[in-house]
Amino acid sequence: MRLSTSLLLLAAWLPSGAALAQNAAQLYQQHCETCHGADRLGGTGPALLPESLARIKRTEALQTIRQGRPASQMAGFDQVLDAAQTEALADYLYQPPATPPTWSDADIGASHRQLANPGTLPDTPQHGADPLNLFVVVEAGNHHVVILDGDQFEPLARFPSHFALHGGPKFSPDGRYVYFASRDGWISKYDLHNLTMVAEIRAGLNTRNLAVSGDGRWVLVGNYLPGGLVLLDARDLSLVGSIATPLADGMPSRVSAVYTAPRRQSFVVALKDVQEVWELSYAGQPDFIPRRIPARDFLDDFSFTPDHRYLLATSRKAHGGQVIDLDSGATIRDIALPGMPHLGSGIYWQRGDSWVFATPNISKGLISVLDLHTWNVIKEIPTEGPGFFMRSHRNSPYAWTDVFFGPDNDAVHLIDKQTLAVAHTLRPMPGKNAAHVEFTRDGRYLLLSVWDTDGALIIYDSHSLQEIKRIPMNKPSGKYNVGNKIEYAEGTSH
Ligand code: DHE
Repeated sequence: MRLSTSLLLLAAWLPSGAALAQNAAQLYQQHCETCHGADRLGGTGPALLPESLARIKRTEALQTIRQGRPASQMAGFDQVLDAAQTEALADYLYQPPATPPTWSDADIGASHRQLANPGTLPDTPQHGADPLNLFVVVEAGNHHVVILDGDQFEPLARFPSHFALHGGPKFSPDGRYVYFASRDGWISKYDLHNLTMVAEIRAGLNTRNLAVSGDGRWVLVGNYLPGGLVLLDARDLSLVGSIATPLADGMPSRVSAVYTAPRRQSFVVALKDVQEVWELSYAGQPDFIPRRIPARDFLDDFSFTPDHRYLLATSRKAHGGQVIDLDSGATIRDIALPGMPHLGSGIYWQRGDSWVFATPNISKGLISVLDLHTWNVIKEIPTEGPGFFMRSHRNSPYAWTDVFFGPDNDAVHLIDKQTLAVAHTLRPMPGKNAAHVEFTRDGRYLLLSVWDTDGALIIYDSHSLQEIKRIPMNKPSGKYNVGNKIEYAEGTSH
């Protein structure tokens, strides 16, 4: 009796759910909005919307509120907020705002910043390194980018990026400019000849990725929030216009991914909420009216065949893949792929007389290898756990793949491209997550990311597998070799 009276008293004293939410909104106003924006759309700090936080575990969000983020302006609030307030604030951030956020063409236009005028900058590289053997390295742990000389393996520049760059940065056809997309929708253009940022614009609130047209004139951005495509002028990133991706009920579909198919002079787009693939030609004087190709499922991602005629597309719901012929618009094959193939990171290479395509899998420890002529799965190569990325080079006998998830995530497998067997398993830094790989332009060396706060970029001789150099870094993520990327070289993804 006494106990239940105390509980009642306690319940009366504790703030109700509604009161907690209101308190949390006030706490946000008081402590967060100066950096993260009145509407949670971001400011000097990142956006704090459910979409932006989707990849961050609640425990990590709580820790960030309590302790802050090292090497950033995010201070810790453990001396200011008690445990209940911190929890309430985290709950609040994972809830959609009362008024759904919007980001109009006017907002996009107003966010545009021209930071340098390329017309006044020298047209030749000002750094003395081979411009086609530079690496663009994303240092995810502290939101920086490093430009690395691919012959000397020395940094030429290091600069802060927008919060959480994701996906491969894309290059102008001559390799002079690189374009980045951040998860918060910021698109940036950087001049690799002059090592300077040229322009930036916020194309959305939550972005998937960007593509640059094969003629270098256009940048197309695929967004989750608001769903749709945003077309930019590649010269200065100014807004050309938004391209709606409507559903039957008028709501916008999210965009899963957009890539350029230079051999078709088009952008190809996978939609997340409509069972269609869109092709937008940029040949001549383009109108950017999409050709809408029916798909048998909602598509998460895809890879092209080397001639850019076929898409190998994946849908998580279907637990498999499908082959779409971009010429006829027909889905010509379903491919039974177990787990969650990560087709966007897949690569192809020549094996004997035929071409094969291999994809990592983010939910199963295996690599699926397909014959690109018959579309048959010719091998499932067991690995020590699910992985994210694959890379090779025409001059390398191996395809490298990580084991990103699970207890063996310090391992990388080197798959013999002819026998399709694991030839070597390396543990570059035992106990630390080994991840993404990229080759030099000639394929002689490769750079491997050790994805850890005390991580490193490790440079290997791609034949002897000897370590050449180790550059300490904070969670180096993807690395991109300019030459390999602009040539759409065999062994690299998109
Ligand atoms: Fe990625 C590329 C989707 C989570 C790091 N990732 C891509 C691309 C897509 C994609 C569509 C190709 C874009 C391009 O290159 O233009 N990624 C997804 C997801 O759907 C997934 C599983 C969940 C999500 O939250 O989006 C996901 N990705 C991650 C991560 O958690 C990684 C490891 C860390 C991070 O940065 O978020 C990550 N993704 C990368 C990297 C690439 C990438 C480094 C570029 C690979 C390349 O070699 O080109």
